[in-house]
Amino acid sequence: MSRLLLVSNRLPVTLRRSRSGNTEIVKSSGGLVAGVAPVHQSEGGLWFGYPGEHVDKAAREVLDEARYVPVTVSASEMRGYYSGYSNSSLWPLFHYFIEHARFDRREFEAYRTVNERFADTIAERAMPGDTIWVHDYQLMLLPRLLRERLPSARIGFFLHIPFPSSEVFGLLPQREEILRGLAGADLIGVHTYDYARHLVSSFRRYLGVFGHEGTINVDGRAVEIAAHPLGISVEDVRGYAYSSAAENRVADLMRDMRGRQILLGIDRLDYTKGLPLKLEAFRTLLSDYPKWRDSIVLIQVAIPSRTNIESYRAQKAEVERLVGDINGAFGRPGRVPIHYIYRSIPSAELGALYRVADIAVVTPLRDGMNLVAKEYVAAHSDAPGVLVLSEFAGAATELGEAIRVNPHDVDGTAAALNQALEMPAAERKSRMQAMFRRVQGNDVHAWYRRYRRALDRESTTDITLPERYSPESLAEKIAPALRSAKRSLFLIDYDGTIREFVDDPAAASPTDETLSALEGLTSIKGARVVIVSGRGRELLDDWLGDTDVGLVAEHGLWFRLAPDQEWNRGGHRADQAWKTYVMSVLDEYVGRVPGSLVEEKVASLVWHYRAAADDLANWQARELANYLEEFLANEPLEVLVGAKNVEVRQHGLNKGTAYERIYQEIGPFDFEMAIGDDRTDEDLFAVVPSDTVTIHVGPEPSRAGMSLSSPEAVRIFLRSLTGLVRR
Ligand code: GDG
Repeated sequence: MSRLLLVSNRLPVTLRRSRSGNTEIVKSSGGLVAGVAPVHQSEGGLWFGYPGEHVDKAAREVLDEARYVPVTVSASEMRGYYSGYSNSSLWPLFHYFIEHARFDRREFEAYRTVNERFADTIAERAMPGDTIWVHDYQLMLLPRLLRERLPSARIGFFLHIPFPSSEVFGLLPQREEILRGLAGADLIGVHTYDYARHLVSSFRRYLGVFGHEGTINVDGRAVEIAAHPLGISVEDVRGYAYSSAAENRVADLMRDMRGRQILLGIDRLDYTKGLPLKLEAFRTLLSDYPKWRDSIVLIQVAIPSRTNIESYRAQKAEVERLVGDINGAFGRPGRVPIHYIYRSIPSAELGALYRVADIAVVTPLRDGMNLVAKEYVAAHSDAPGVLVLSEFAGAATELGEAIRVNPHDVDGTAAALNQALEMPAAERKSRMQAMFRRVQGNDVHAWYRRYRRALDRESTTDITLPERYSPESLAEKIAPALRSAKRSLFLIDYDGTIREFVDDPAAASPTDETLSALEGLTSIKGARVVIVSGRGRELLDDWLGDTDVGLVAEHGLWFRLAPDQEWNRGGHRADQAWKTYVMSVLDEYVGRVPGSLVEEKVASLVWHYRAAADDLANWQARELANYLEEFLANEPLEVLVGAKNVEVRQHGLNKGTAYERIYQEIGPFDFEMAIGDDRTDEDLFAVVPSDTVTIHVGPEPSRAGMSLSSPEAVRIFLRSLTGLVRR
């Protein structure tokens, strides 16, 4: 039976030596564990990760029992791989904290070594048919290392943190190796459409790999990149928030805080979470809106994190100084404005805080998703509460009914807190319920189901590495079929296929060799030769007007299939295939923006949001348009941003549509061949009959079945073929 092998840097438990010398097992908390643990529970299978330093026999039994497989990493490797490259290079860079990022080659080497260790440990235990799911930025080389060891395994990757814009990612000295590492996966999942777009543009910029409807092709393999926003386990949150221990805490807190509105912050103490700016905004609220001074309190829980890294220690000192300043300035005996808690808290305590908080203040400067925002909504949905949420948290794209803030704008955040405090109960309730429905609908189980469905789907791409031939051997192979054909068709691209590229495109007139290769072909009995090019008709006329070849200009806008004809215009086709993918993306936005809908036309799909709440919908529309533009960059499609709508429309013309016209006018044939070198030729390869001889020029993956190395090889091939057939 197929098993699911989960892989993350740490296991969800850490083993430590207690004072008495025994092994202590401590459960870890954090966003990744919250997302992945329910999957491990429901799926069976194994979970690979670092277990902590102290694994003795008794501990091994405990791990076995829980189906956890320890990956051994020494303390010094951990320093280089985890504290070093993961948390002092990748983490700051991916969160746009360039000033905290350092790049040390030795730390990267430790990162690679540990990724290899993971690969070896997994390969030892993997069985045919297993699905492997790798999590997060500490293991970005692993998909490729696994692919080398287990070529046919189904491998998924999920990134829990943001993927930055390609300019920022490009600062990473090992950017190519990291991208190649990721590309070992079949599916790369991220939280938002923005991160997916950034990832695709990095692949394009740094590996020269182009995307096609959410899929990129690397070394002949299809890799899907998709947004799969992580959800929470609503039943778990409600379980601990309504436990009897939580009930007692709720009663205590209500008594202690009586008469005051409670603002709540729950954050790991990490510079990305924006605690100092949150405290500044709270200070501004107290000073600029004095009416609240006696009636509000901020409970801020800061969970200790990565305390061995200097930037984290500095952050802690700054937070403590600010808390002291603000309490000193605005407190009075028995009434301190900020209750600051620096430790992990039990889940019942967390649940009680979510329940009593009138306002959750979630204001990270960057955050992949932020589950605290969703947990608050789940725990508080029965009561009127307000979520104040940073627009730089991934969760903001789904939780449109929150009050959205830019945390760098301290005055704006203070004003948003004031707006939250003033919000009437009815409005709080209706916003909360709308968010709750979405949090529930996109919970962790739905997230896993959707991801898994995408991972299990066999890739639909037919783009692979074509078989490479020498010109002579290809001619030998094809000649017999051509010799027995009565009517044959040769569709040949011009630039980069039968003629080399030159610096000045206007100077690429055919050489004698080009002309003789083409004229040789036209002399074969029953042969029709058509140049199918993106060039304009005047140039093609000038260059090839005196030969017997037919011409198609501007990717099928103009046709002149016989020398004695006039040029005439091509028509549109109503291709529907692209709609499936675009529709799946638009449907997602219909779910996010209540009141929006999709209109389908013959050659376009339109997402309309006229009836939807303005602020949220405009925001989503921009994200959608940016995403589609990036993902459809190489398609014969255009993205139009209209008045309250985003439309994806077909250009209607490409070399594929040109083929249909050619066949109608001069077909049928009993032998067909198509040759081309670039993306536009792929549209032709996609539509020709399956027994067509398709030839790609160059080393890249392609839909074509065979390849030749260069335009020169194409000319030699055509001449040899002509010679063999006419002999
Ligand atoms: C990364 C990304 C992304 C925290 N402290 C305690 C505690 N927690 C639990 C919370 C929540 C989780 O930890 C924190 O999740 P976040 O999403 O807020 O943040 P990160 O740990 O930074 O996680 C993040 C996430 O991965 C998932 O993909 O959302 O953007 O940075 O579940 O409840 N739970 C208890 N006591 C604590 O003291 N019981």
